[in-house]
Amino acid sequence: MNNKYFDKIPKIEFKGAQSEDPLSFKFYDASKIVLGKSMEENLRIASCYWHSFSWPGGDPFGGPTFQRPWMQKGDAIEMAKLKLENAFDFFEKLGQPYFCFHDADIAPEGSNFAETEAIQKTIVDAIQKKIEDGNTKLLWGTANLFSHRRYMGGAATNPDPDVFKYAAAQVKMCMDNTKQLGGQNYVLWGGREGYETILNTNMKQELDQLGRFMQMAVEHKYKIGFQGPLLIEPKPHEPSKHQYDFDAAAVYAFLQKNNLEKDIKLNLEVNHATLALHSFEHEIAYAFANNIFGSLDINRGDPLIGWDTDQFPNSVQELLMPFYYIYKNGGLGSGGLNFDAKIRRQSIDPEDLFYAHIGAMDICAKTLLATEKMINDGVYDQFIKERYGKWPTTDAIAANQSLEAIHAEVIDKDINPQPKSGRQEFLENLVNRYLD
Ligand code: XUL
Ligand code: CO
Repeated sequence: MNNKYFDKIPKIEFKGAQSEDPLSFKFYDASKIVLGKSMEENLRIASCYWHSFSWPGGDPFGGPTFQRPWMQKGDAIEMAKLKLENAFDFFEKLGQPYFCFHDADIAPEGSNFAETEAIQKTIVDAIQKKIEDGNTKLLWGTANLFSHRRYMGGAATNPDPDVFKYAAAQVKMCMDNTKQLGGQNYVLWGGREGYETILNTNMKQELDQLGRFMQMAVEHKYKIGFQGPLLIEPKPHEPSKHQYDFDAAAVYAFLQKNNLEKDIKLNLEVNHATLALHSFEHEIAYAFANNIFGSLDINRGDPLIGWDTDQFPNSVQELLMPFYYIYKNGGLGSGGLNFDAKIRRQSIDPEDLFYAHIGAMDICAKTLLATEKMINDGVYDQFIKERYGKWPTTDAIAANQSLEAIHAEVIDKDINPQPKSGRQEFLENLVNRYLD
């Protein structure tokens, strides 16, 4: 087997919409200026290590379908190094500005925590060298607190304090490693922080544990001087029946209760929003409304399938409003667009991983161009301004007023509000104009 898995793939170039070359960008033109910044700076696209390099193509009914050089039998640390070589070859060929990883994606576990940490260190040092020598940086790192059987009953929320301690040690290690690699954010996704059955669950105890765990994560961030924000990634369920970080609103309540809302922001994911029966733009609008927007995991679900299918995005229409909220609010900041997405298990060739990323990057680029049109045109913005135009400032909402005073005013002035059209179809037509 050729150990250079992407050997036959050329460097991917921007060739324009007319290009027939499937291994070229049609719309993603990294240096093109949109909304005052290059596309690359605006979109801050990241590949994820887990779906693209670690996941072997299995599903609940069938085993691995991908036969990649680093998935062969052999010394696990050597395989991790081979994976790393190929991953960075992929990033460079694609011109990928960022990547994201879990500790478990990059290296195998040792026989105890100390050994695992030593193995991580070897691989993290190798990644650091790749980052220094290349063009791909780290958007975020995270600890996998959900795959190993020790976490089956929760990590921070486990009834066994030793599991809580193991998870805390793992987060310390991963945050330190993320800092070493110049990571711009640190993510916490609580796939096991919830329950399979409420029958065996002390919810107050678990929520208190989770609160203290997150406070310690923030304390550690300040202790080591990690610059980026910590991000919680909401998801309502899967793998657990119920996850405490259900959606943006549930996480915001949790953050406020634990005095964490200044230090922890959100990493929002398309398919997690829809599993919570929200649109993606709902979650983004909620995050901006409460000043907790952090970053995005950008993928898509399948409307006919009820779980997290983690597919690459392929619809400008679906992304236009999410992008509008983001770029209207100043852009992604230190966040980015992480493709938390995997190719399908029948997509077994090296090209397939490129087609997925190229297509998704083109979709993001097209959506950014449509967003620019929509922002510059200003008609939508004006509509919203006018719709709320009678509220002079937010301070005026309730300043110096009371129910009693308003009650008197309604009678005195004979206030009798007349309904106005919400103009939904007009707005749907308006938004469609930007999609061409
Ligand atoms: C799972 C998921 C995770 C997080 C990182 O649904 O989205 O991959 O993004 O742990
Ligand atoms: Co995710």
